[in-house]
Amino acid sequence: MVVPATSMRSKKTKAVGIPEIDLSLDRSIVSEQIVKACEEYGFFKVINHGVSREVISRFEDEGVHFFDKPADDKQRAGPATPFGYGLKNIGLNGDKGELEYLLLHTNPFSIAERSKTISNQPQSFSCAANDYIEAARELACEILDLVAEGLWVPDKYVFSRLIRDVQSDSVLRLNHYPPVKNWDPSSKSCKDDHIGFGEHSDPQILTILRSNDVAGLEISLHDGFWVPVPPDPTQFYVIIGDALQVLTNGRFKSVRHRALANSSRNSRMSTMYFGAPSLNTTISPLPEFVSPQNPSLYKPFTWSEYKKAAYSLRLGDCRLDLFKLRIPSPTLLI
Ligand code: GA4
Repeated sequence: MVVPATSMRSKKTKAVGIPEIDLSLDRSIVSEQIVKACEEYGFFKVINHGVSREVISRFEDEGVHFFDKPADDKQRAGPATPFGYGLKNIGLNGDKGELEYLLLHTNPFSIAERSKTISNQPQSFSCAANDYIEAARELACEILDLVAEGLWVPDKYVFSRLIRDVQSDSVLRLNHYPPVKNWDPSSKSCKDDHIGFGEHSDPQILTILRSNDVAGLEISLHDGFWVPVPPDPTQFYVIIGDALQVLTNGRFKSVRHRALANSSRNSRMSTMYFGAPSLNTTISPLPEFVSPQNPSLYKPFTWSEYKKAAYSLRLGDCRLDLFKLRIPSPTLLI
């Protein structure tokens, strides 16, 4: 029996069309559509993205091969503190989910070192990972340039420069959600059993996500509804992160999302590239988004400070609140 997701969760689920952006269309049209999707959803799908199928499948095959290994072999690549192999534990403060994962820093030296514990053919793993990272970074930069154009920011590279930096703190993640055994959809006693990766927003600038053809991802709309995201192995989804919310002074909102535990017969595997600046980069609203009518909503902070705050809190906590400026209410003149 299939019980609708709505019966076991507090917030309700509804079907909504996710914006789909065709990157092969005219630049001015694409940039306008991207800005609209960022403002309304903080989330969209890109098609005709130009990333080769070979780059995607080579890295995905490495992931399938790794997660297929016996548990002891996988543990050699762990624990994820924060980088490496993780099983059910997320972050450093007791969050848990029905998944296992590999979390990697995108620096090629770090990839080379980690590959030794991940694969018996480390060269093959690191090559596939580096090629995937390069393709995902290019796609992220192209989207950020289109964002800048759509927002009429004079410096077209103002966002993409941050993640192109050689010192960029960008991260690559492979999540594997095996089918949950003895799945009991009516069980209300332990709701966490049904969560693959709990509700959160991504701290970075932009996330490039893809998955195999198994469902699970949901995004949260401003009205509190959860929207299931149909899996599409040939395309990419784009997630706006907290840092882009701050850079645009709140014009874009980072989207809260989660992955439900896998109730299908097949495993879900997803791959995420999280585009981040270097640790010492200061994040604050760009001057173009600040005016006397639209004062800055956030205190400036470095990416390193923001990461530290994120890792000191629980997954679902609203960490941006720590960096909000209080806007004084206008005093009444009598
Ligand atoms: C969410 C986005 C990325 O997956 C991640 C996650 C990180 C982790 O899994 O180690 C965090 C989470 C993410 C946000 C809050 C902190 C840090 C777990 C956690 C409880 C790699 C990231 O950068 O932030």
